[in-house]
Amino acid sequence: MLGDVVREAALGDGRRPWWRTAVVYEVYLRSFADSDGDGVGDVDGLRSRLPYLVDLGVDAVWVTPWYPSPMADGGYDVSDHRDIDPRLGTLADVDALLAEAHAAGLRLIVDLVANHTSAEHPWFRAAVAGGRGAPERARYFFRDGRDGGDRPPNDWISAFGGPAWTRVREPDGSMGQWYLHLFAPEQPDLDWDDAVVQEEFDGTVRFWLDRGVDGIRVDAAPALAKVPGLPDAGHAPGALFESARWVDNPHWDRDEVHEVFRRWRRISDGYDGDRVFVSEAVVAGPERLARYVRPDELHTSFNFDFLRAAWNAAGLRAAIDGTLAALAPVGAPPTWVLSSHDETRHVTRFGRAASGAGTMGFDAASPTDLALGLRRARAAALLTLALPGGAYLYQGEELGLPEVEDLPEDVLQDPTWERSGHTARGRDGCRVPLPWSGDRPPFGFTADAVRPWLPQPGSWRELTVAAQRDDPSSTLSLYRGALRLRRTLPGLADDAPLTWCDLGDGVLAFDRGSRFRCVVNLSDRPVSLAGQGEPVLTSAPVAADLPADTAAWLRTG
Ligand code: TEU
Repeated sequence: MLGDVVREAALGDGRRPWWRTAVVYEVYLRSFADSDGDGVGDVDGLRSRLPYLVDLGVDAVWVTPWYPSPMADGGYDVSDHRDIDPRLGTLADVDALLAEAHAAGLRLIVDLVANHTSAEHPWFRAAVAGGRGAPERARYFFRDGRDGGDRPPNDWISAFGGPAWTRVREPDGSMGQWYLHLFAPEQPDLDWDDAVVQEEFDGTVRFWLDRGVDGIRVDAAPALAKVPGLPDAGHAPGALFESARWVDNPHWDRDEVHEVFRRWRRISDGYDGDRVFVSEAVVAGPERLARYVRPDELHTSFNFDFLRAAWNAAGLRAAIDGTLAALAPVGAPPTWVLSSHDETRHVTRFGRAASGAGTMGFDAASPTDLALGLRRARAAALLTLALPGGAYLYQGEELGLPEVEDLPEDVLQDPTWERSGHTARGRDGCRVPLPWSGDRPPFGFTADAVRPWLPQPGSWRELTVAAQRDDPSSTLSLYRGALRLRRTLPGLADDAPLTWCDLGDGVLAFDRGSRFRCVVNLSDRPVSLAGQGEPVLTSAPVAADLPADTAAWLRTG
């Protein structure tokens, strides 16, 4: 009896685990806040800004990889999964971060990069140095090339462009075997059929759960199994890594990936406190995605169908309905996301004629109208935060930051830039360090006179946290207001089901319970709000009508 009461209190609202409705804020650590003046964001920078996140009103923080890494892919090339890169902090700093976050009521999610290691990981170094037959080669995919060894073993491609295979030089100096890397050559893929690999990651999952993290994001989840024999995928020459379209692909979204998730779930179920696994899975539609969040697998998932949808009522409604319909049968909560460290920021996307997200920095940089994009992004924020389930925010979207599309070529660091033969600029434009305060770079991100690792545009002086904090019409104030109301308004706070209302073409309108309505006008004409309820929050000034590209939250009872 007492146990039940304690359990109920720990779960918060009724028996609903926190992650079913959480708003999770993505911290791209290198670009969040720098504490030591080296121009790169770090753990102590994040610690110093926890009050900002509490004031913003998010429930949890997901921190991108902070492990020792040569940084060939911004830290997604991990050389030790159980330590912190000295440039970013120490394990003691992380312990302090966890304690301070928990004391402030924030949960913390870490990133698990299990598909590949860094090429500098001790295993891979031993695999290369040990030559053919080195036992460590069995933990990766080392294969002989075709045509006497000169051609890659198959036609698989890298997400960053080009083939997914690189050839090593053997210890005797001869050109030797090839190894698989679905991402950069500095990120060799692990073979998840190997027992040593499985056991190593069991230990890593336990390591972070033991340290007290509230959740684990599973990077590139659909990549964790490959068809034995590694047959050709049939990729056309020059094909892009369009995993959202792939069906029955030999290196993506294989059924065997689910065995890994079941294994991890058995581990996390042994821990108290509602730990959560979040899958990062770009797969062909919501039905495939639902397989990642079956009751004995990962708990939740990012929703790339929503992120990729264009600014168009029918497309967004299809993404929302498809998500709700696919996830309900497996009992997983829906989640919604508009931006991340991998995609063009949505202020910029929504100002383009083709406003859906592309793939891994391969978007064509078509002209954008940033005023229109921001107007739509503000409406999209109210849409996202009014939907059932959870949501992910990407740092800086609460400031209305656009993509930085004019970074000088010599500062670009994303492997996509080189791998695409300088045809795709990659993802650096969404990773520019945050502007906190002041009139010129580095805008409080790092010590004055220090250059951030990517340059910030001077125009961001109007978008700093300090510039927006006390302005009730700012994008920051809009997010803060929405996040507060989300915790208190009937319908939102109790995660009531969604019911659509028909307000005509180009309008998304839905109720959450009997006392809350959200109306988003994606048409090009004003929509009357007569009889729709009392507006409690709007994304732009509203009178009797809701203007185009505007959203309203209304109290209806
Ligand atoms: O993203 C890669 C990934 O698997 C997909 O999201 C990819 O964008 C999609 O399949 C393309 O259709 C993760 C990280 O978020 C990214 O930053 C890393 O570069 C990558 O893994 C490699 O670790």
